[in-house]
Amino acid sequence: MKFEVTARDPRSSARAGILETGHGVIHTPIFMPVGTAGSVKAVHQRELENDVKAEIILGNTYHLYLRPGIELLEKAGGLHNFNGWKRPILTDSGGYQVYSLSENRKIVEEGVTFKSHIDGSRHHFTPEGVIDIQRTIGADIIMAFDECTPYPCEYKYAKKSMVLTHKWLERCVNRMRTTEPKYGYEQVLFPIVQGSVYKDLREESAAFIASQDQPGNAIGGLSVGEPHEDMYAMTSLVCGILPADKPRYLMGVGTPENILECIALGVDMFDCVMPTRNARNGMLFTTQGIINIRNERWKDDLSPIDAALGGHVSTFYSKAYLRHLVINKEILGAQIATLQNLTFYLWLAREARKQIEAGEFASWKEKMVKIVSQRL
Ligand code: PRF
Repeated sequence: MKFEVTARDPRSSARAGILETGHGVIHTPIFMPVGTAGSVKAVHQRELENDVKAEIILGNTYHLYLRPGIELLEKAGGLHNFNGWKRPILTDSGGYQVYSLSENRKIVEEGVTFKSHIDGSRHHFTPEGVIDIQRTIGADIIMAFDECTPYPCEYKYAKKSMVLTHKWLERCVNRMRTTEPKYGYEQVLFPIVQGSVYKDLREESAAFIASQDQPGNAIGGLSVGEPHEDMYAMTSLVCGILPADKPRYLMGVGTPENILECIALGVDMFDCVMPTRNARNGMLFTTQGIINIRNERWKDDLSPIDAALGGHVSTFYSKAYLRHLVINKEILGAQIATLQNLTFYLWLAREARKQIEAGEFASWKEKMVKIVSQRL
């Protein structure tokens, strides 16, 4: 996998780049829509490509392994063939979902035993097993198996957990090295920095992850309830240690404001359920600010959802109509709101990239943060 930094902002650590994968190129900074079970909820792959302009989507090892199961995915020739998405796919390792979704999980050095949140059946994940599963899913980018610590987290536990994540990483790297790509195209591993909100642990973890010399690196364990200042401080610290010539992926972040701030700190890739999940509850992200479409205020507002964003859905339907759909729990409401939010998130990343290329990112970001985080 090739990554080239093509522009740097003179007044921040923001950069623009091109990442080449076996399923085409990704222009960074990029936002990656979350498609947990092999589907970005409420959106067709065709819409993801043409309207949202997504360049890469996420899948989840934990969910796909439980349902539909690895056997079927292998029979289909991988997730790309199964769901029809032709561009790159990144899979999260389950090193987060196991902790947040499953019951009775037990972590030992060998791996994690857990009970499915679907039917209570027992399963075991190891670093090696999770690599094999992601190879079979056919992910272009495979995430290392880690433990994401909760917030708050005592220093002693955070340290012990980080050491475990590092041991697991060595096993993941080894498994990647001793196995072949499953379907002919390249599959690469991204290790994950942990260390909670402790400076010395983050430094140690970032240095260890960098030493593994993988094609890209991720920052985990943030956006788990810590103050924003902590998230920014840890991200800044870690970005300063991770190699500059490889993409940096901040996992599970965040609001439009978080994304702009972290682009300024040197992050290249983001994912978050917020634009999709919150859309289904009526929270809209627009070029003018944040809207709760269920609010009485939009009841007879017949203006387009987001005229300035452009695109079919944002200009064709009115706020009042979308409010009506969402309040009546119409499926179309979820579809329209999701398209609006994802189109906005991808627009924001593209716009950030343009500003970096123009050398204007830092000042644009200050202005933009105020606009996109205001509640209308
Ligand atoms: N690890 C993994 N996936 C994640 C995270 C993590 O720490 C986060 C943290 N916000 C989101 N998704 N494997």
